[in-house]
Amino acid sequence: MSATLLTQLAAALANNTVRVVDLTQTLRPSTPVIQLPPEFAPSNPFTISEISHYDSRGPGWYWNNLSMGEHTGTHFDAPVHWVTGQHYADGFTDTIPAQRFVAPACVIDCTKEVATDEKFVLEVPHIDTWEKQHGKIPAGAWVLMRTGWSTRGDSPAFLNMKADGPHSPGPSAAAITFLVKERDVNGWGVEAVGTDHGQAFAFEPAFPAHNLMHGAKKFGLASLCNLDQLPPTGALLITPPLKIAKGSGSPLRVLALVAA
Ligand code: 23J
Ligand code: MN
Repeated sequence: MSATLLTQLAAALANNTVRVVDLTQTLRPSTPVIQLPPEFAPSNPFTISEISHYDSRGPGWYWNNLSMGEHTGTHFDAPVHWVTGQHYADGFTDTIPAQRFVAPACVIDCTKEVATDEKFVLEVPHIDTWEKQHGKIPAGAWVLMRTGWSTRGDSPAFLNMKADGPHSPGPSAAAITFLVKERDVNGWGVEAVGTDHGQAFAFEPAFPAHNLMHGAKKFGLASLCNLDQLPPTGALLITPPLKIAKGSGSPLRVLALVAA
């Protein structure tokens, strides 16, 4: 049965009736990095430097050295990233069970709302409305907030930093509580630089997508793109972070399998 299923999947991939959609932003030195208030330590940007390029440093090979913070570009948030998830032995990038890196996705389209409100807050009633149209969010699914934010690319409008902090959309604490307690999701993903709303430092609790998701051993995905290529339900996400010993997260390639 299972073998047949995988054979069918392989055939569907080969004849393009299942498509692979890349939900990853290109990682480059201009990739925006989250800006914290000056009293906190900053995350380094992405840097890349050539080791050799078919030249005297290495005549037959091209390769680079890389440097970056773990939470740079399209990236995975592990439970231990937040103080609320710190005691999970299986909450590091190298200890999370690999089974949790393959899971279905529910996509909530907030594009219209965000087009007129950069500080749009996704609330429980929005999830209720989505479920009336598309069915109940199944346990173990990713919930992805589609906003169109990724079209801002690497421009300053992506971080959208203002005098009172970033103006960017995200979930309310109640919405995250609902997804954790009532739906037992795998995690929460967004197009913005971080999984929380730009003003979430002032939410109760602060940074609920981090505080509550990671406190419940659930994951985050940030800086996703191409969510407009996903159906509301039915996509299968492949999201393995780098296997960094004691890592709190990592840049990753996020792939979605979508039936044509
Ligand atoms: C560190 C502190 C606050 C936040 C973040 C990181 C992130 O958004 C992240 O990338 O996990 S809000
Ligand atoms: Mn992060």
